[in-house]
Amino acid sequence: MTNKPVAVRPSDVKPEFDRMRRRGLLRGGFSLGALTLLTGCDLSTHSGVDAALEAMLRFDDRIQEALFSKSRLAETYPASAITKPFRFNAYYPDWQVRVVDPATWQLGVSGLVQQTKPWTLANLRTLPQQSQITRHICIEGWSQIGQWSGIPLHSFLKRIGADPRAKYVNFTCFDGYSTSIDMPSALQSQTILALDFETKPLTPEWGAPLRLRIPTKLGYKSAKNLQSIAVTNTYPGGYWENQGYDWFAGA
Ligand SMILES: Nc1nc2c(c(=O)[nH]1)N[C@H]1C(S)=C(S)[C@@H](COP(=O)(O)O)O[C@H]1N2
Ligand SMILES: [Mo]
Repeated sequence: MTNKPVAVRPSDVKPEFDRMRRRGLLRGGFSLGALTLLTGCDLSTHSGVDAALEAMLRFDDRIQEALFSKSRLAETYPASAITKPFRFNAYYPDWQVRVVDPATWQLGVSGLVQQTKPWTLANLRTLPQQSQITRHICIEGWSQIGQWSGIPLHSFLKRIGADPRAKYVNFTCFDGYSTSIDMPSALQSQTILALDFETKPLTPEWGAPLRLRIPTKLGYKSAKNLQSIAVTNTYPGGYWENQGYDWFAGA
């Protein structure tokens, strides 16, 4: 590929322009000049335009892969890296942690799902579990490595017949907290409904009896003390999101 800026005859590039427009590349105001600069390709010939387009399409795919792919994994760590002591955080101090009776607690499910029957802790324990040692990153500027085990959210959503084309999964907590995530992040393999913290059942301050653990997002998405889950196409917001925190919150 060469890099000399040459005048482009519109008749030469028309079909390529149509392809680009179809791919949505021109919607954001992409110009030929910008394309030349980005790809370093000679746009005065068909082969040059093809090379530029190919470069752009790869660029497009790579960005999507990096930003939106379900398969983008958060880093995992050895047990020796686990942070001790582990830091508590919530929108209230730890002496105000809400406690429920695990024997009577139930997880509600609603929205675009086939099965809305609430789940007891005993029922949740019968589902296949998965363990992770990952980094929890708080927007306040600290992070810590912890170990959580529980049910992969994708398998739970499948189990309740959730519509995977729905936009959002919303989490409501019995301490008044809430948050929501996009469906691709909900289906990512490391997003789990955690029951255990460091191989023991969660205690109230760490989110008992059930919390979300999503290592590809900032800490405020990992909702503790869950009460219910809803699958919806209506933007649900969240406790911090409604006060201006970024909704997507990738970490
Ligand atoms: N129910 C509930 N979940 C919550 C919060 C909260 O206030 N209530 N705070 C969030 C924030 S901002 C952080 S950093 C983490 C802290 O989790 P930890 O106490 O396990 O470190 O919980 C998240 N989940
Ligand atoms: Mo946080």
